[in-house]
Amino acid sequence: LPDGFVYDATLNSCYYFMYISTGTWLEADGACNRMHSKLVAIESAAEQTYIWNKITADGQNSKTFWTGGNNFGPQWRLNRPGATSLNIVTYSNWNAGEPNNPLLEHCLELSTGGGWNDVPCESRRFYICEL
Ligand code: GN1
Ligand code: CA
Repeated sequence: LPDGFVYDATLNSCYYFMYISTGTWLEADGACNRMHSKLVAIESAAEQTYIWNKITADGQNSKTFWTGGNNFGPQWRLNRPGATSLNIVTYSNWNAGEPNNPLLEHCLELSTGGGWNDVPCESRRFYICEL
């Protein structure tokens, strides 16, 4: 297991939770890539629950986090186009009223409380990588 990653057997994925420093979406994506991973793709309620429970258990749930979700293309996708880049079709966890700004907010954050929100990709957030 790469340094700092935690494995969940049920989801069969490894996750890295960055609680210390923030970056733009692109910087966070690059940081994950350098650890041979990608910003997290939250694909199910089970995965959403696992991630938010972990953040809460670690006492970090007043922070906001980048996920890989973006609408750089015409549809919201779970991570950067290419590789494993699924459209959001079956599962989403948008906060009420979100996404609300398709012109200016192209990147998907986990907001405080764990709901999803679109924000400008230039915003600085903590982040979660998945391997
Ligand atoms: C934030 O700060 P405000 O209200 O203009 C958020 C939006 C949300 C909105 C929800 C950069 O916008 O994405 O839709 O709250 N912007 C940022 O009320 O976090
Ligand atoms: Ca928004």
